[in-house]
Amino acid sequence: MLDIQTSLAQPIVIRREAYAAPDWLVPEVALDFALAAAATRVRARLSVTRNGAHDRPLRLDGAGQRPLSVSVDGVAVNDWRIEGEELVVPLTGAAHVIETEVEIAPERNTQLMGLYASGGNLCTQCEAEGFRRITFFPDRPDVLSVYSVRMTADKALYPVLLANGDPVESGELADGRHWATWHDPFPKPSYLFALVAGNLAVNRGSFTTMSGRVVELGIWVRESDLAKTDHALHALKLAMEWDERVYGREYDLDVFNIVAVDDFNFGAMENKGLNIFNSRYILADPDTATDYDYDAIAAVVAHEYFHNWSGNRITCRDWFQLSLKEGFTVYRDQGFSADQGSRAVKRIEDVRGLRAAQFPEDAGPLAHPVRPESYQEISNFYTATIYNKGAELIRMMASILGPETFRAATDLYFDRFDGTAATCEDYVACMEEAGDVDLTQFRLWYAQAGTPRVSATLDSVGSRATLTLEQHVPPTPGQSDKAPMVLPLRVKLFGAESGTALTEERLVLFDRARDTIIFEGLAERPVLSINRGFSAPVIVESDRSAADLAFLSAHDDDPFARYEAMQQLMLDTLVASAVHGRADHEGVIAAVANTLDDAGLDPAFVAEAVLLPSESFIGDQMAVVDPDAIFRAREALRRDLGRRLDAQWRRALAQGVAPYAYTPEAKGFRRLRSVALGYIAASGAADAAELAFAQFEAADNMTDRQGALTTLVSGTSDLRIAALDIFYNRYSDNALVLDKWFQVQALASRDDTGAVVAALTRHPDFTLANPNRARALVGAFSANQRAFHAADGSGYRLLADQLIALDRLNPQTAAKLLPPLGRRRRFDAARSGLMRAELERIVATPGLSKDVFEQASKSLE
Ligand code: 0A1
Ligand code: ZN
Repeated sequence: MLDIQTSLAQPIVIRREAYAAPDWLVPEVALDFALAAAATRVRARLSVTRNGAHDRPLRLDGAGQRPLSVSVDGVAVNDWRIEGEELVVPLTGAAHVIETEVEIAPERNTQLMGLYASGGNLCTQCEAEGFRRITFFPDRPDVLSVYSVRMTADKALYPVLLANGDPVESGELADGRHWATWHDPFPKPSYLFALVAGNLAVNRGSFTTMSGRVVELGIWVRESDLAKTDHALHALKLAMEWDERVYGREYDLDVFNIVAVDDFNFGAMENKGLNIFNSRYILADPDTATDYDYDAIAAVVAHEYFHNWSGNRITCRDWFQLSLKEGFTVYRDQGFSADQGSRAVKRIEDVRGLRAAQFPEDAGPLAHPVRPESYQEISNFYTATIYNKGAELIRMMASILGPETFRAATDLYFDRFDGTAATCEDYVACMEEAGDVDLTQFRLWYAQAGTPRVSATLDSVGSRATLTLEQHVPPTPGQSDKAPMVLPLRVKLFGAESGTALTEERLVLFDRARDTIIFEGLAERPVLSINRGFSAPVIVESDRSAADLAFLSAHDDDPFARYEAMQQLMLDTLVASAVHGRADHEGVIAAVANTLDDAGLDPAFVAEAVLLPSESFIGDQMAVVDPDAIFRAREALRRDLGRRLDAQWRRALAQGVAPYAYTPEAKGFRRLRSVALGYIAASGAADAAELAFAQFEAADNMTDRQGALTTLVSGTSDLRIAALDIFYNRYSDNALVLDKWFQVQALASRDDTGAVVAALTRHPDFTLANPNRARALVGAFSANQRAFHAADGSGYRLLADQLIALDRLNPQTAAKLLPPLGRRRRFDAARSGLMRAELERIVATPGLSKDVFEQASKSLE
């Protein structure tokens, strides 16, 4: 008898090298849905054509269904067979019409892939391989088809019927049902298919494109949420205008619809002409959404919209090319967001995100190249590496080319590959051709995993200075030896006495294991500013003194480099204290005071610059992470900063108080105020809790309210219980705000956070069936370093218990929660052993999904 564990231990591995063009193409497909939550009938008519000279049968992917009928050229056949999950149909000619019929059960679909029910409505999610859960089809991104869709449904339950493309016709049927047809003239892969049937209200708008076409826009939500859709609609119009102006890309259909649903595995999905969103990235009003939420909504709306060109008009040949669309589209949405507010602050946020999510991934058991070589389950590869490191690769090529040439290169790419399924190589080749540069060695960025480490030493003698650079790319799973990469480093020197620039900024293309760069004619001792703007996604180790870092934090003319110098100074201080118990806080206190007193700085920038590195980022700098020592060191520094700069924090707290407005200036003040409140609380000031509670009660917006709650929840005052209750009661019918209530508690810096979270898993409002809720509690908890890594292993056990339970419902979302357990080698032997035991328990769970199996087994290697 086949042992289930043995069969799981031999998972099917898909390899990039094994790519072969499809045997059959499907130029056209017509789908007919008889929709109902309990049972939906799907009839599919595929025009198929043989691709090349071969005699292989047609193979259609399916998952979990059996065909009710199969016909070829209008005649029912029964010589088909099921192999694994594929429907295999023998065909003799060069072109045929295949019809199949299946029945699926949306209301029982808890995986949220394929056709499923959310909040009483029906919707789809097909990327990456969800379409095969709807009907039999060659479910791979290089099969592009023109889709026609017909839907029939009960009109009272589902008055709105939407699909990709443009609406064609609609009408009434007997027995309370109605129908609608949609047609999408642009050939697309199955992962971009979408339909929605529901009881939805719409916020309509319109956009006139650069060639004068009028596009009708619609944001569809439940009626009671309609008032929360203006921000998303506005962001959509800004994004459409931006893509025309910055990339020359115009929208191509007559309608563009967005639907918000509460149950969604990821952030949102770029289905052609019918984006489907997690409602957290659509719904906002000042009372329920923070500034962070507003910014994220604009970024995600833009991201999905930009996919219309970078993803839909040009799609991916296979899933190994995922970063072709995702890296480029993230780069595009980052540019859009930078243009809406402060470019410097946006860059700081993006780098912080990269360091929080991608650097640890690249340093652990799940590290993979931006263009992976193999996978077991593609959903596990929607990672920070594919998205965010992928965006950094595009950014580096854009810097090497310069802005005008980069635009010419993207024009060439869009022009040459429009309507096709392309590869990362196609993209790089366009950069190379338009830029007239050789990117041979640069391509290593797609192939080699791991974050390069650069050591930079500046030696100066008289008027001459030598910058010595060395690079090392650490080994990652399956890649022990790495070749040197091309690192575009922006470098500039400043005079230590005068505080002024000694050189122009230079873009150094550092592409060897070791190199030296000479600077001549320097009038005074130089201070090194390197990797300005975070021009390369690397870790720079330099021997700059605390004094030089403090100097740069005050004088560098690149705001990112100023921030970076301050972070380095803080990190050096915190690591010295966590590892060696040395706590000399004077340098940091002086630099923070100096930044707070610099009236010329934007408050949003100040807020970023004075914030201490996170506990996990401090841990990333240590040979062995010691969560308790890190927490103590960080708290001690926070307390000293709070006490010594009390007057400055109170001044910041009083600054810019005004009725709510969503402007970059008002946002900056709010951000700085919430940082100041945190420092006042850390100082132990007697009035800290009252101050926070007063802000909590007086707030006319969620940013101030949540900021105050966050501060209270990490403190000892009983006011925290009162605030949590008020918050809960006020928002008990708002799922997105309740997520915040769970999340704030999971992230709290308290001795009892583990116990609080364990109790919250039994709260009546907690459910694993909703991915946002699961992430808000369990995901946030595992990001809380001190709480999650409790020495008794209780945090690990909690995560594993929840993950195993979630896997039965929703493997994709469960697998996304696993990586914190995989970081075990970064911790001491006792913790590492406890994490390993939980991973082993997960792998031994009967009926485990391949999603979780892949993540857990790789984490055990
Ligand atoms: N392409 C989407 C992300 C996405 C991927 C998979 C999904 O399946 C559940 C959903 C969304 C994006 O980049 O926004
Ligand atoms: Zn995307």
